[in-house]
Amino acid sequence: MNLEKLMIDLEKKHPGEVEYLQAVREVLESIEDVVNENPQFESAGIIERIIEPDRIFTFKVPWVDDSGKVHVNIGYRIQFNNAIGPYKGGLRFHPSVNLSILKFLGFEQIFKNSLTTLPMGGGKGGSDFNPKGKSNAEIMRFCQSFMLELWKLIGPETDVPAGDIGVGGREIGYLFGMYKKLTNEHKGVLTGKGLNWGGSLIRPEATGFGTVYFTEEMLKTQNDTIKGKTVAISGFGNVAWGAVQKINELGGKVVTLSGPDGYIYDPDGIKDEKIVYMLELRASNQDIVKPYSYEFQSAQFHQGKHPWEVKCDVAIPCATENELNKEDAENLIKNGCICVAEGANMPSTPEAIEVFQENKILYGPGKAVNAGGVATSGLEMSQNSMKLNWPASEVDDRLHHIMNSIHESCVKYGKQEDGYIDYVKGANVAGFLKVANSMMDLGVV
Ligand code: NDP
Ligand code: 2IT
Repeated sequence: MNLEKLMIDLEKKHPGEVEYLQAVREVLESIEDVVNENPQFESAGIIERIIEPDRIFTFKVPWVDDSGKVHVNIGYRIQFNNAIGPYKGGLRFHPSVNLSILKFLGFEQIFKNSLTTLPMGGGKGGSDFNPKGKSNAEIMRFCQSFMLELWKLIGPETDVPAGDIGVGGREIGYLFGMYKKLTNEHKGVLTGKGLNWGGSLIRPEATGFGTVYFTEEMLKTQNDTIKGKTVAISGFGNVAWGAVQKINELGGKVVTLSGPDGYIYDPDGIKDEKIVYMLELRASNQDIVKPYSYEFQSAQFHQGKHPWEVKCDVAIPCATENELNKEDAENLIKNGCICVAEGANMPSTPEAIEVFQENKILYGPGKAVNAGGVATSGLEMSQNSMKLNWPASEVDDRLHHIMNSIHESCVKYGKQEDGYIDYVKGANVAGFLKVANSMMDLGVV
């Protein structure tokens, strides 16, 4: 495989799509040896086929605000690869959304979903709509308008969207309501649904819980555990919330949270009523974490900064892509951090990853670490197909088992001669092989 030529050709075809090109390069670098050892992949054009989405839909989403003014946003759905199952992946509503970001997320999703052991292909979608400061009625009208286009493209055996940044239980409800109205069918076409109408217990917590289960497995390879560890977390959304709960349950102490305005440092630990307050902060729709420092005197607010400058044993970025750069990585190492586990998708820049791996600390990439969210979406699909609801303990046990098995796959394909586990390589190779072998079986389609 000629990696540089592939990248030059891809860049020519998709100039300026930096996040997408970044994600593709990372995967290609780690699967290069495997592709060279399997010439059948080369002659079947597996790489060229896997890096291009099967199809991309864009559509106009007009909606009316509370004052009667009309706004227009762009909606997207990217169906990337369905070799091992229906397209599956979240919807992101955030003003930064563009084709490059959704293509990177859809591409990552192929390998992440493959790692889960469940039959799901990769997809992603969303809109440049900004939910911040919008009323409930505006959110509903936007979601309804979005679904007026999306419904034609999706289906339980075709493509099953879910949440991501800016899309939680409320938005899934409005989207599902419109889908049901348009098709007159109540079926498992979205995941992250409410418990009363087809959702799964544990799905809201799943990404955060899975992230911590994976972190435990990483620490276990060094006969260590999360108990007694000081943990720095970024973000204060769905993933951060689930991770904070599980870390507390396992005896760790979370000392930071962050938002676009800066981060809060709470050396007493974010626990008990402070976790409930996190939810209130999110629900306030204000886009800031600063109020936490008014509410709890133990906390200090650091304006415009990332939490990676605090002393911690474990760092878990849970906000967004490229939020942790080389300097942040060097600070973490300097302060004695032994483990970085990515709750978000691609939060560390390539230069930051290099720092972690050069220093041989435990570093788990998002597509392995945060796969518990989509895995539990897969469990929701199974329950919908069976028309059954599993108890929380059953879903949680299955999630735990899946996270352990993803960790095993990473070790199998990522363990180096000196014993260091390259989780990036492990996750990419394991995720890739299943999809590539399936594509070989299915012919050139
Ligand atoms: P939420 O919308 O619940 O929270 C996102 C968090 O990141 C918020 O704290 C948000 O702050 C912050 N954030 C978002 N965009 C930016 C930005 N451009 N700059 C700075 N901060 C930002 O989303 P989730 O918790 O669901 O998602 C967080 C990450 O986890 C994302 O990378 C997502 O792709 C990933 N993920 C999510 C899964 C899920 O099931 N939800 C599954 C696997 C991965 P604010 O909203 O105030 O801007
Ligand atoms: O990035 C992700 O894995 C998600 N946002 C969850 C996708 C899903 O289909 O549950």
